[in-house]
Parts: sequence; C-alpha cells; structure tokens
Amino acid sequence: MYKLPCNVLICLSMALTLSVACPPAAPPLEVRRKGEPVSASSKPSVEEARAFIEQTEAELKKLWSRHERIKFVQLTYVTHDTETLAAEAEAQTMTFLGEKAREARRFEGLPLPEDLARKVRLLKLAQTLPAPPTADERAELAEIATFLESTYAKGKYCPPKGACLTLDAISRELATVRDYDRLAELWQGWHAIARPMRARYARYVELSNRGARELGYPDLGALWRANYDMSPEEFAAEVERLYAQVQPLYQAMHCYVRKRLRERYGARVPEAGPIPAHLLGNMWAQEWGNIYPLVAPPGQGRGVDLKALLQRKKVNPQQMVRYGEGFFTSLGMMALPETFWMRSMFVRPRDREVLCHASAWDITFSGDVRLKMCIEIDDENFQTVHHELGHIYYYLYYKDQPVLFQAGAHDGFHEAIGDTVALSITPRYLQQIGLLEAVPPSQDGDVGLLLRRALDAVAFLPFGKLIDQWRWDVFSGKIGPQDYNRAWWELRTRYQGIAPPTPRTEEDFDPGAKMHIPGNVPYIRYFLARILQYQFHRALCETAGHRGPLHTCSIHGNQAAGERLKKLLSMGTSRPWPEALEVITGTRQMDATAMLEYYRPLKEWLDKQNQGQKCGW
Ligand code: X8Z
Ligand code: ZN
Repeated sequence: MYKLPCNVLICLSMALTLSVACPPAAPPLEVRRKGEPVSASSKPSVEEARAFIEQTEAELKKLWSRHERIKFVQLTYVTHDTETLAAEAEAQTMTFLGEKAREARRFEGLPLPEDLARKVRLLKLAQTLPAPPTADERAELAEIATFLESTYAKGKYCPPKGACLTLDAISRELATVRDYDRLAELWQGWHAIARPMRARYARYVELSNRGARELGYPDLGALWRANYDMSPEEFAAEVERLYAQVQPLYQAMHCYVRKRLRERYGARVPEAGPIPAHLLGNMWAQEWGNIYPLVAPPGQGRGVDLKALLQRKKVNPQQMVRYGEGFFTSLGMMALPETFWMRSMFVRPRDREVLCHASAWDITFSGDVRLKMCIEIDDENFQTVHHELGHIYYYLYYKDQPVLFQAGAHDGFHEAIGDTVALSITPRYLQQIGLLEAVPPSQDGDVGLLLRRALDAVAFLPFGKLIDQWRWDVFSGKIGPQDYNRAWWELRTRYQGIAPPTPRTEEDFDPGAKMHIPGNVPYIRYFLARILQYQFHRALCETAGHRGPLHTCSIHGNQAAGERLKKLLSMGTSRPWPEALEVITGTRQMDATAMLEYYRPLKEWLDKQNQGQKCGW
C-alpha cells in the first residue's frame, strides 16, 4: 500500500515513454474558414448528430488524456523538451476542438434531445484556449501559452547577494516577516519575473481572440462568460449582484485591518488610503490569514494554532493528504485509488524545475487522478489539500459520465467542493481526529476564530472578482497593451483598497506574477466558489441536523450530508447548474446570504471597532 512521491525516475521514465513510445503527433487538422461549406449533407438528422457526438467524445477522451499526461510531465519536469511536447499537444487539442466545434454548427437549429443539444453547446465551450484560423497561428499560440506558464513555473527572485529564492521560500517569509523594507524587496523581486511575459501576452490576447471569433464570440472573455447556462451579459450581471451583497463585509474588514497595521507600521500605512500590498502576508494580498497575529482581537488568545499542532505531531506531506482523504471517507465516499498515491507529486523535488502551484489532475477521465503540490506543513496547506481533494472527488464521482459531461456543474462548483469540506475543520473536528487535545472555550462569540477565517475568505472576494475584470477588459480591447499595468493597479486599488509598495511602470507586468494569468486559468470561478461554499455548508449542515451558529458546524462523519454531496458530484455538468444547486441546497440561485450569516457576529464586532474611523480609501 505505498506511495512514493513522484520522483525524478518516475517522471524521467514518463517523459521518455512519451517521446519514444507515443505515436507521432497527428498531422495538423486544418480548420475551415468562416463561411466555407461544412458538409456534403445540408440537412442532418438527429441520428447523425448523435453519431457525430459519440465519435467526437471517443476521440476527445483519447486526445485530452494524452494532453493531460504530457502536461503533467511538463509541469513536474520543466525542460525545453517537455515544453516542446506540451506546445505540440496544445496545438493538436486546440485544432481538433476547433474543427469539431465548426462541424457541429450544422446541428444548430435542429430540434435535438436535451442531452445532445447540451453536448453540442459544451463542445464549443470546452476550450479555454480556442483555435485561431491558421495552423501557423495555432502553433504560435500554443508556443506562447507554454512559454508563459513555464516562465512562471521557473520564476525566482535572485537578490544581489545570496541564493535565488523560489516562490515557496518567498511566501514563507511574507507570511512571517514583519519588516516593511524586507517585505517590499521580496514583493518587488518576485514581480520582476513577469516582465518578460508582457509582449508575448499581448500577442496571446490577439491570437486567442481570433480563436474566440471563429466560434462566434466577440472575444475570449465573452467565450469564458458563456459557460454558465446564461448569456455572457447575464452572467456579468450575476457577478455584480453577488459582489454587491458582500462588499460591505469586505469594507468593514479592510478598515479594521488598516487600523491595526498602522499600529504596527506607523504612517507608512495611510490613515484613509489604500494599504501597501506587501503587508498582508501573501504575495498577491489575496488571503490575509497569515497576519492574524497582528490583528487578533485584543485580549483573546491566539486560538488554535494548526500549524504548530501539525508540526508537533511531525505530520508529513502524505499524511496531510491522508487527513483530507479521511474527511471524505467519513462522509461515506470511496478511498483514493492506489495509483493516486503512486503517481502524485507531493513535495518540491530538489533536482528539477516544477510548477509548484497546487493542482488536481484527471489524466484519463476514468480514475487515474493525481495531486501535484509542494506540500508544506502548515494550516494554509492543510486547507489547500482539502481544496484539491474536492477536485479529485469530483473527478472520481463523475467518471462514468460521458466525457463532455465530466466537469463541474459550473467551474465554481468544482472549486467549491473542497472549500466546503474545509469549513468543517472546526476545533471540535481537530479534537476528534486527535490533532487537538482540548477544544478551547468559546470567547466573545468566537470572534477570533471568525476573524482568522474571514482574513482568508472575505479578503479574497474583491481579488477573486478583479482578476477576470481585468482580463475581460483586456480581451475586449477596453484595456490596451500600453495600459496593462496601470489598469491592473486601478482595479487593485478600486476593489481591494491596496497600493503597490514600489513605483510601477509599463515595463512591469504585475498581472503575470499571478499564476492564473500566464497559466490561462479563468479566475471568476474562485469568486463564485467563495460564495457557493457557504451556501453548500449551510445546506449540508441542515441535512446533518446541526443546531447553533453556522461556524460551529462540522459535517464530519455525516453520511446523509455525504449522500447529497455525492449526488451533486456524480451529475458532473450533465444538467444546467441551477438544477445541481437545487440538489444540494434546494434553491436555484447563487446567493451570499449564507456567507453573511456565517460572519454576522464578526461583522457586528467589526462595526463596533470601526466606530469613529474614516473607512474606505
Ligand atoms: O489556484 C487555486 C487552487 C488550485 S485550483 C490551489 N486557488 C486560487 C489561487 O490560489 O489563487 C484556490 C484559491 C484561489
Ligand atoms: Zn481548485
């Protein structure tokens, strides 16, 4: 029963296998240009549509599997050769999907059964990187996409003296060091990795927009926004509606945190302006939990220090994942397959470049699931392990769906599962699993515990929204390449109320210092997940018969809650997401009231603390 982390031998042999034993890449498929005839038969039948989709799904499963396998090798072993293989695979997949989406146009307007009509639509939306019209452009786009991601993966800050620092090493310092200038140096050092991406990013925008237009969308942002069972415009309005619900909570927290940071850093934190972005314990100021000791409610203890508990127990990276697995199995879910333990990467290898940003993989769409993560032993990683296992369990429970339905109800659902489970990591749960000896008595309505959680979850909300706000505007042309960085900081200040610690120019490309921008991963999903996870939590806690404040609920060990969750997971994206939401919550609308209810005692406390303060920026 055992489990080596993916080591150099395994990955090396995988890389060799790929380059030696895999069939050579198929010759590039030409994508037809707009307006060209698509088929000999002008009026296709429903049977033809079904046969087309079945055939396409069979080919797609093979192609995607090959793509995922190559990407997994590339990102656990970044070299010139694996980058080349990855770019080839990207171009091939893009080309195939582009061609199939075009062929599928002949079935539009045909009265198809619901499942088939849905698959035809999903086929078109299945690409976050759509194929531009010519083979040269597709190869160029794939090469740029691979370059951007690899550049991020290999990024380091090399100070004038001493060894170069990886993002993990920098992040450890950002979390604990409280020296303003040292933090600014690290912040600036990391952001410099993105400068070489800038020009190529502009070209990537041009080419991927051309791909989106081939599919009938005005730009790539509109294509991304079309994947929510409503029009892109309706979706953008949904996001605004949800943001308006939570904005007052963020503003209250910002006001309180700024006041406490002034106590620490003095006038370098302005009384009524934006907070310097490097003081919040995280490279992107997206989650602020690491500065809890600086802002903890006066007079309250430090609460439960999970990092200390894990380290005292000498928990190792695999055991971190075992704790996560234990939670899911307590809900009545299956154990993780043996191959998961054998083929995952759990630690940063010492001898090669990898992309450490945590991710969950579904290599074959039939159970070969893996984690790729550089696990450190602390509370943030404990949380992330649960997040990733949410993806893994989604993969495992929808694996019998047709491949086009193997996805989250929408991508925010996929991101929300593990985070929902993580809300059940209460002190009582930590005691049940033997990590904590005794649950500390509740003080002041648990304001300390709620603040610790809100520093991560609530701080994330404006960040989760603005990343794609920026990208949507970049793709639509509202933000041109000459304004990339200025517009980025305008949004960062407008939404998050933060400012860069050092002067920025258009030589910089600060968006590129965040993985999802060079990695081409849409981001609004995380904003949606942050809201949905509380909705799911509230509903599952009701199912589990919980009484009392929402933050004291843990669904650990509750089979009824597990059944609900399993039902949701096994649906994949076979039905429009409001139906999936109904399965788990009984309602069909995304709604932030569960989150507001969860943090209500904190909001009341913050409002008191903020009395007499000039809030806002
Ligand atoms: O990227 C992730 C996961 C993988 S899907 C680790 N997250 C976002 C981020 O790190 O920026 C989870 C929270 C937000
Ligand atoms: Zn995720």
